[in-house]
Amino acid sequence: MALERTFSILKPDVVAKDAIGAIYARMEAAGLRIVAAKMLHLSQEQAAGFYAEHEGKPFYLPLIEFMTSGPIMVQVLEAENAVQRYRELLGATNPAEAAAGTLRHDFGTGMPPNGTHGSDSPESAAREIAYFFEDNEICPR
Ligand code: RTP
Ligand code: MG
Repeated sequence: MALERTFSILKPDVVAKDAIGAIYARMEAAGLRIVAAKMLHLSQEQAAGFYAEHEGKPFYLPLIEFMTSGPIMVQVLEAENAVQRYRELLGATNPAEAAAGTLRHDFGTGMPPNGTHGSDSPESAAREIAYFFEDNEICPR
């Protein structure tokens, strides 16, 4: 099977508690290779653009407030079947429902502060990667 890419965010809650390295170790141990990464502090406009699909939902405003509350890390991960494999590593959206050993169970604390984001399909991954990265910022190997 061909290599696939997915897009990942370490949200403000996990960056604030210095869990970047611990989560990167989990990604690498799961065979998800980090081929691009950077730290950002999202503006309101950047967060609203990224989460446009959720505009109008009850959790939208708290989500934007949370995602702009501090720096985040954005990553491109590469592997065979990367989208599905990273979603499995993340666990359920709500940390209270996520299985033990998943990133959201182990690092998330609630909703919206569930620690991590991962693309939900290859199409979402392509859109989300292009939202944050230029082609020449991605380093496959
Ligand atoms: P993500 O996009 O962050 O990977 O999460 P997801 O696909 O599992 O969840 P999604 O439905 O796309 O929701 C995006 C983020 O919004 C917050 N949320 N809060 N209070 C709520 O009911 C609620 N629902 C969603 C979470 O931070 C979720 O990751
Ligand atoms: Mg989503």
